[in-house]
Amino acid sequence: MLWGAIGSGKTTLVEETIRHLKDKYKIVMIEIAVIVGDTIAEMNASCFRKLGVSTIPVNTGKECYTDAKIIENAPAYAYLENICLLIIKNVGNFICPVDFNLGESLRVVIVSVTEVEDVVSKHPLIFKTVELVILNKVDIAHAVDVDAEK
Ligand SMILES: Nc1nc2c(ncn2[C@@H]2O[C@H](COP(=O)(O)OP(=O)(O)OP(=O)(O)O)[C@@H](O)[C@H]2O)c(=O)[nH]1
Ligand SMILES: [Mg+2]
Repeated sequence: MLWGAIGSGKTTLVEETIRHLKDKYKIVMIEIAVIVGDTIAEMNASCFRKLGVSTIPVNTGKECYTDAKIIENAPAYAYLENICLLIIKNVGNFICPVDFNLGESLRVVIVSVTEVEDVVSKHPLIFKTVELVILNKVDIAHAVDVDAEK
């Protein structure tokens, strides 16, 4: 499961992951949208579909979280027998969904240097419960005057 704020680089990361892995594995992507309207979820979903992987757009409507029920109702199960990797892109809410178990085996959060420097100390729970934190956009840290090491 992948978490990250708006614009933190989730789509880019998943696209690159797919490019690296798609010859090795058959991948199903679940795209979670927080904004009502299929076209919004579809915008991100189409990026992955273009790369030749199964992609399931899911709108979470006005809800600010993804829970197990939403995932259970996603039409992903049709693919599950045949896949090796299921990526769930979660909603970029670092607070209430942190306690929810979606059945994932690995939790990943991506945070970019263009977010505030104290994003980690402001959201201790998520950063304590994920297996992997990716610090993104370090190439432009100097431009936004952020100390990536910090
Ligand atoms: N400089 C720089 N730009 C990046 C990096 N990763 C992503 N970007 C750019 O950041 C912008 C947002 O990236 P996305 O991958 O669309 O971010 P996202 O988290 O999927 O955004 P939403 O779906 O809108 O929440 C795009 O213009 C990317 O090209 C990086 O490592 N460095
Ligand atoms: Mg995106």
